[in-house]
Amino acid sequence: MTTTNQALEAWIDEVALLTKPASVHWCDGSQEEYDALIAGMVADGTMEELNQEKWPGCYYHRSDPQDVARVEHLTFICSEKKGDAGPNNNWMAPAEMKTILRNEFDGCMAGRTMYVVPYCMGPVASPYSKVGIEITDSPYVVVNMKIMTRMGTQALQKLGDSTDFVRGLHSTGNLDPEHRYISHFPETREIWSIGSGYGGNALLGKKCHALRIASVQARDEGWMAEHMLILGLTSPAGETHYVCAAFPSACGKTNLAMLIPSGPYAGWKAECVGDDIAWLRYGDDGRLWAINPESGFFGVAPGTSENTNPGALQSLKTNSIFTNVAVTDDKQPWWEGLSEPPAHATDWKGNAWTPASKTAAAHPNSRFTAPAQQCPVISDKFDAADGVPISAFIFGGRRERTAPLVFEALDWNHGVYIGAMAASETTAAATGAVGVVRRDPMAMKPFCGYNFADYFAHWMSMGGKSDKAPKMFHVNWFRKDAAGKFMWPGFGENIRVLEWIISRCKGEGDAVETPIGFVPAEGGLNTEGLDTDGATMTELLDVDPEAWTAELAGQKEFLETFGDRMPKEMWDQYHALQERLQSVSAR
Ligand code: OXD
Ligand code: MN
Repeated sequence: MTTTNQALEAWIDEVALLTKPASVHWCDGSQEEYDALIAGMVADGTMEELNQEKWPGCYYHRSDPQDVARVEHLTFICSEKKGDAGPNNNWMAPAEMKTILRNEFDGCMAGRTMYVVPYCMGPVASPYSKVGIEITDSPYVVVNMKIMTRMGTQALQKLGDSTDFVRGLHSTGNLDPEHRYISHFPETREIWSIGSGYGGNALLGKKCHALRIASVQARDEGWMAEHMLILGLTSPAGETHYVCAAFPSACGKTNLAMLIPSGPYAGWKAECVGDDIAWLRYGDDGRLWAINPESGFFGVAPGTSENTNPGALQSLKTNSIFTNVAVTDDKQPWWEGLSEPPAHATDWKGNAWTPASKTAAAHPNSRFTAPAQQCPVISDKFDAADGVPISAFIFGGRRERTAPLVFEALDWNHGVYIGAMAASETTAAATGAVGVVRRDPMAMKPFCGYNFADYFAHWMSMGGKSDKAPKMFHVNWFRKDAAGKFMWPGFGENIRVLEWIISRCKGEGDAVETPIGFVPAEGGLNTEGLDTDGATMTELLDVDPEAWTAELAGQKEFLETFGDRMPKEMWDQYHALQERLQSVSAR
């Protein structure tokens, strides 16, 4: 396959001249191509065939043990001006980074095939989708990109002769972390990534394009690229609302995205539109509409089970790729939390493993790559060109104290402030210090391609564009009691909180105003059939002015990090919160 797109052709020639591959393969995205690539990897040992009877179409890849996660300290935003990257990013001047990278990429594909991977982020028919081209020397990346994006001829056709595409250059290089750079050039919409074959660093359509580059493009063009799931909920009365939610990692985002209503909520219908990324823009009707730019799930395997996420489990049973999980003796993938441990298995490093082993069988960041269309609760709007209209934005974090189960922002700007202050508290197990607050604004800390101060200003500007903008909420499934026990059951029961959120969007739902926003009034949240008693509910929804005053000090420190660039509107929110807290404390 070739192209008539001269800009594309010229770029491919330029890259081939630099990387010196033995051959160039233009990916058409066909099943035959996918099968041939898998067969090649099985033959050279980079992929293992799993038990085809029990796991049809599933394959296994073990990555280099030093290359198992995103590497934030090696991820750079190379804008012309350092201030445009902001204190939230690592920065290097583009010319300086390009000099380093040209050296790293020089001849790096010698003796290998260079794959040209055209992909479309978003439904191909959507005017809001964007085309990117990833050049890579990794067939593992190609097959993952086929699952995660609309890849191949369809993307090339959509591009036509346009020069408007994201240029992504990737090579696994020698996998030496000393020579690993995940670099973004937001002004020229380029990504150069070398030294890693891991998902987030190597599948350039996902975090690199759909969040870091797209966030800059979205600011320039008046839309939003966010690290958010998209979920539809239909009540027994047949009314559907869609919500977007942003949580930092390890807060149950994939579980919420694929929620299956049960018990007293069995009459509800939940649909997954996306589990990780949302691109949003205003429609002619004044509502904010979201598309999911991806077409697959790249989910964390450990902890995924029939109990925690039956939807995800169903999605990954066939035609999926597993990376760094364990493999049982009869070639089934296995990870901690999936089921009873097998008596014997091979761990993610390729070593023999038994339940008595001191180490985990699956790497904690082991992954499944599964086609979204296999999800039993995938939305029928998944491929809709306009996407879905959003009623609410939900921010969250993992807070043992301070943050109530749910609260609603007073207005849009207050909501932006709440999202900007989203944070997780570290647990003793993770760091040795309990309660250290790590800010992760809109869950975008590792993914915003520009200065957070400008990003908050962009968020604020988006609210003024319509009186039908979504309402904003904050949730916390992780509040603990004095004995250190989680007070809220979480998982499927989170639908109760979503029900209250949706009722608020409709101008209904009982709430009381507190200094931090509206919380459900007593009895406002449906607890029918739950073990959670009234006292626990009161504690879950409690807003402690003292704890919030301490929180305020941390917020101030965070805002100050950005100096003069932090918008005045953000400081206005800070002062307004301070005043509201002071007035209740004075009572
Ligand atoms: C992801 C992440 O992989 O946020 O989705 O790290
Ligand atoms: Mn993510």
